[in-house]
Amino acid sequence: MSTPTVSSTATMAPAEVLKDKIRNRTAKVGIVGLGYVGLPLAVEFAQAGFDVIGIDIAQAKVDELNKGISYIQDIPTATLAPLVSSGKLKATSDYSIVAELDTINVCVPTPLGKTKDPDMSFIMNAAEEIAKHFGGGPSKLILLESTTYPGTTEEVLLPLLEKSGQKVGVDFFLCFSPERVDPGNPKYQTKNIPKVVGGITPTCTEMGALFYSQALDTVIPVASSQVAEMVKLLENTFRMINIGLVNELAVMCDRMGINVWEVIDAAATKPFGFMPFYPGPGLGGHCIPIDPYYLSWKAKQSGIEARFIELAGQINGDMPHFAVQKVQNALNDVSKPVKGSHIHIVGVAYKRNIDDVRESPALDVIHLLEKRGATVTYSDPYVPSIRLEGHRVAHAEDLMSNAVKADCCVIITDHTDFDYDGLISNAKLIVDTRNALKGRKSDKIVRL
Ligand code: SAJ
Repeated sequence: MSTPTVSSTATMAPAEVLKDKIRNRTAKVGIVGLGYVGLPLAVEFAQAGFDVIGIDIAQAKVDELNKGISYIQDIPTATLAPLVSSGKLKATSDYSIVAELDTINVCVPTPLGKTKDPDMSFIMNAAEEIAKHFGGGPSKLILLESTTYPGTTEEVLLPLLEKSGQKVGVDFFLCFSPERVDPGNPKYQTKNIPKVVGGITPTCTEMGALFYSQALDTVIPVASSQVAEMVKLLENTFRMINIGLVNELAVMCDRMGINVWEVIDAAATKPFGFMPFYPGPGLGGHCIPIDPYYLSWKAKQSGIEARFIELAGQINGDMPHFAVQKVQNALNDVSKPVKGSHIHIVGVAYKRNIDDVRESPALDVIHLLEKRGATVTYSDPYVPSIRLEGHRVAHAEDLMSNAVKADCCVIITDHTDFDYDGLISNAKLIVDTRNALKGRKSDKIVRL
């Protein structure tokens, strides 16, 4: 009679057990935060064959996902629905599911507080909820993806998770991996964007790299969670500062009567050592205007003033005022005051071809124009409504009918599907803050 064999996992180290589950894709994957980062990530791992459970405090998101309906522009419902109906992907608002999970990605917002200090409340809430259900179940791999200051993973998450008495790198594994999402980018989506990952210990980094390599094309392991946290901040601070540079150049060129757009396009012909950025009415989105302040806050804790970030922040923050000044001067040149004029805003999303208005400079421009007594309306095919200081800004589906009526049209977001030739034919005056009318000639056009 054969001697009963003890199940092999009973004698394997937790790390080996978890690695096996990841390799054979039986690991139960949890994604906390089902927004523009978490939902695409959940879809990738479900498509790779894992059972994925999304956890979100917004019951509306949970309900939509469980109906197979996508609320994220970059994830078509046609992609999401089969994953939900096959049972590979589901969502809940109940954190107790954590006890059954093998891996957990944390993709929650990291906004700024009123004084531009990091608002860690979403990370803290998620970490505390995970820690509540952390002990007892299978060994877990936790991966923080929310953009944050260097040290968060080790200084904030690790102590919370070690309260369970488990030891990092032995009983559980903890990494940071920056989310890299470019909303609306048709070429780069979650699967083909290289994924940086750094752990608290080398075993953690190895576990994180193994995990991501099951579903994503390229994984870049780095030495620590701090390195991974800093990578993200460098990427986005790089953008914020270079946008600040060209915004300042735009103000200089305006004063000198030089077309800044021609300057940048010509500089961009340099085949090395240059990367074009473009001026605009301000800096929008939930990342670029915000993430660099996580770095400057942490630098300040270390006694260092992040002067580039502060200066770029001021310059970018002044651009809505600069855009409104251009409108005021353009109306003045046709003997019309801003006060009492009808100004129609063309595009309000924070960047082209997306539906997100968070931190959009359009909101600042509208506020400033209304403060000067203008009547402001807008058209944006991606944004059916906006509220500003408690009132709705009138949305005109039909851009042309408002272009004809308005004293001035202001292009704030250069969506590709606007009829720019029709706008030039119908509008009395156009202030173009995005060079959307590049190459088109008309006395009606005033460029930033
Ligand atoms: N902007 C300019 N001039 C430029 C580029 C952008 O004024 O030359 C403005 C945009 O209009 C927008 C803001 O800056 O209002 C942010 O633009 P963005 O292109 O950085 O777009 P985001 O914030 O949606 O996405 C960025 C990612 N973008 C790119 O890599 C192109 C990337 O920086 C991050 O991966 C992502 O944020 C994130 O999640 O952090």
